[in-house]
This record gives sequence, C-alpha cells and structure tokens, in this order.
Amino acid sequence: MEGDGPGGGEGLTLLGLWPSLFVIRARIALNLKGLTYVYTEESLYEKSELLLKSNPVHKKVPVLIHDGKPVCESQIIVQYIDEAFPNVACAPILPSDPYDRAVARFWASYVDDMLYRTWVPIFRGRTAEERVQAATQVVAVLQTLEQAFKKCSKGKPFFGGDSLGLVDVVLGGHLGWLYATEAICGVKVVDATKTPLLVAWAERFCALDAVKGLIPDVDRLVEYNKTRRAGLGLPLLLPYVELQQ
Ligand SMILES: N[C@@H](CCC(=O)N[C@@H](CS)C(=O)NCC(=O)O)C(=O)O
Repeated sequence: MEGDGPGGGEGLTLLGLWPSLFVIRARIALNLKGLTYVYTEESLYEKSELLLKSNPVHKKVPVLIHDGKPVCESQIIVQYIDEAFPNVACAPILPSDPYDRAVARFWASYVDDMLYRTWVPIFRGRTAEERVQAATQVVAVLQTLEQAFKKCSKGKPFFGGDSLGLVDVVLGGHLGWLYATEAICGVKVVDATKTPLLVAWAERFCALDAVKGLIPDVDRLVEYNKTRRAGLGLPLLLPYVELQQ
C-alpha cells in the first residue's frame, strides 16, 4: 500500500529496491499494519542523497523515514513499525510475552546469521561442486528452521501462530530468491521432500494479502540476476545438479 502525499498518510517513506529481500520485509510489515507510505526505488549504482544522508553508516536499503527520522536495518525497521503503530487492527508482529519475544528474535537473527550467510555462496560458486556444497548447507539450515517452525507455531499456520510474526516476515522476505536459486544456480533448496512444513508455510505466506505482489517472480529475478552475474564475471545458465539426500 503506497501513500500518495509527501511522506505517506502516516509520515512514512521507505527507500527500497524491489529485489531486496531486506526491503521486502519492511514492506510486508507496513502492509500488515495497513500503513500508507511513499516508496522510493533506489539504485545500487547511484545512491540518492537522501539514502546517503539517512543511512550514512551502511548506505544500504531499506531505510524507513518516519516524520523525517530515519530507521535503518530491516529487522529493526520491522520491530520499529510494530512498536510505533501498536493501535491498528492487526495482531502484533512481536509476541507480548518477553520469553516468546526472545525466542522470535533468536530465530529471526538465525535467519540472517545462518540462512543468508550460507545462501550467498551458492550464487558465488564457480563450480557445480561449490554450489552443491553451499546448497547442502542451506538445506540443513532450512531443516533447522523446520524444527523451529514446529515449536514456534504450536500447530498453527505461522511461526507467529494464527498471524504473521517476526520470523515469518524475516524468513518470508527470502522466498523469491530461495525459489529462484534453482533456475539461476541449478540447485534446489526449497524441497517438499526435505522441509515439507516450511514448503506448506511458504505457500500460505505468499497467499496473504499483505504479501501478494511483494515476492518477486522467479523469471524477474532470473533476468535481474543475469545482469549482476555478468557484471561479476560469474557463469550463467547453470545446469541442474541433484543434491544428495
Ligand atoms: N543488514 C541489512 C542488509 C541490507 C542490504 O544488504 N541491502 C542491500 C540491498 S539487498 C544494499 O542496500 N546494498 C547496497 C550496497 O551494498 O552498497 C538489513 O537487514 O537491512
């Protein structure tokens, strides 16, 4: 939901980049809260003055600007949105119980520490062996997250229970790229035979109104990534390789 006035209805502007899994998290959180905001698409190659001024430390998107004040880092933005807009008709993204909140933060930070860190090397791999080795690690991380899902969801549809919580939003932002990994790198990391609960969770997640239209299509990511890979001198159109069980 994008606002029409300057700063959006709630004085909110998001500096983003459409394929960024980090930006997608922030947009899902804004949608969940039903907030209107101005969305400004940035370029990695020519960063705007506003981005450089708003995130002078990392110079990265997303940045949420609320009434002129910038908030940086996707997980912090999601939590900020939850805290700054508590009175809207949507369940909180963070649980009210301090222990449950700590558990949600643990798994959300596991996604960044482990999933993102193991997934990037699949894209950097120059040989099939390197890509298979990295993809095998990603599948192991997803299997750990499958166990986390069992515990956190307590039989309900999402990590957050009946509605999306922090871990749903943080992990959900990755889905487009996880699906596109097979088409781009020839290795399958989203596999119902290995992580059936997560695959079913991902389908439920993508069908939500707050998420629809935000997870980029595989074809669009493939096209976007072709240009990036060519720029980095990485091989294109990699043949499919089966991972071991
Ligand atoms: N830890 C950051 C990561 C953000 C990030 O890596 N953003 C990328 C786009 S996906 C970016 O802005 N890169 C610009 C650059 O590296 O110069 C977060 O969670 O927000």
